[in-house]
Amino acid sequence: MAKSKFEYVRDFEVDDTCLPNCWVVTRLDGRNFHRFAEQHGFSKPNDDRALHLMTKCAQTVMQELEDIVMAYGQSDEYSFVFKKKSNWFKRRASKFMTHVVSQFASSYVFYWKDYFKDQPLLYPPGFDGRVVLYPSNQNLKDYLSWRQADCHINNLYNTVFWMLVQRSGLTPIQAQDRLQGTLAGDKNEILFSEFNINYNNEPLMYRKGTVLIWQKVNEVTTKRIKLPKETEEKEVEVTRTRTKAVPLHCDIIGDQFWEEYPEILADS
Ligand code: DGT
Ligand code: MG
Ligand code: MG
Ligand code: MG
Ligand code: MG
Repeated sequence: MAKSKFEYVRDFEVDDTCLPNCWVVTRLDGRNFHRFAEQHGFSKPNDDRALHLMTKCAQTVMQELEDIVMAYGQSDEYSFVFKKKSNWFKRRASKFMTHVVSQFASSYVFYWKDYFKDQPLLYPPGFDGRVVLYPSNQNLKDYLSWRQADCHINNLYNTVFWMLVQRSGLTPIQAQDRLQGTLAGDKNEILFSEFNINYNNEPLMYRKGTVLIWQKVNEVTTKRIKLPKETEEKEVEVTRTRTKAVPLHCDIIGDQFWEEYPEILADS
């Protein structure tokens, strides 16, 4: 086909191919979710509906897109790890980023009512996205450790902060002053001595965030079938093995997780 004289504008497009042999990580984060959480009455510091909706969206992303080996989420963010050898859209960063973010955002709206039954969605939420390449397995593990450490630090802080505000009646400013300069041990101690809370017994989803990995799961469904020699239909149970993105709330900083699921980092 003949080319039009306008064809040259294609050369203005930049090459954003991701370097080969690197893990491609796409992280998205809710835009101004401080306000979004306030306006939609999220419970503090953790809202189960919001966290489960985030995970549903991440599962949808993993199921709909190609080559994602795992995901990790906490608060209003999710990270998706594409396999090193992925050649999806010729490894173009903009394709990874925009497909992840748009699929996630549309899922957030689509599934909202399944999680927030009597809380209407008041305005369209947005998410930012970025792509970062990690050349070694250690770099990738350190990246994920960084996000999980961030989850821990924020959750410990927020747990004490909201106890001081909700239970002890401190103003947010007073609670902030009280926590100024405290270490993790001090925060654990306040929780234990003043609120009888052992931080280690707080839900794992709040403390560790959510890891999504591919697992084979058996799905049992009932089917009506007609056997060749019989005249009537019969209900039979059919077990199908499906590969699903399954949520875990475990430590990914130590070696145990990576030893238990070596296939995540394995090539192929
Ligand atoms: P950004 O990302 O720069 O556009 O601004 P934000 O406001 O989204 O800030 P970010 O992402 O650093 O922090 C996440 C905010 O989302 C934080 O203000 C608390 C809120 N958030 C996330 N999950 C929950 C939750 O389960 N409950 C409540 N109450 N708030 C939450
Ligand atoms: Mg931010
Ligand atoms: Mg945000
Ligand atoms: Mg965030
Ligand atoms: Mg097209």
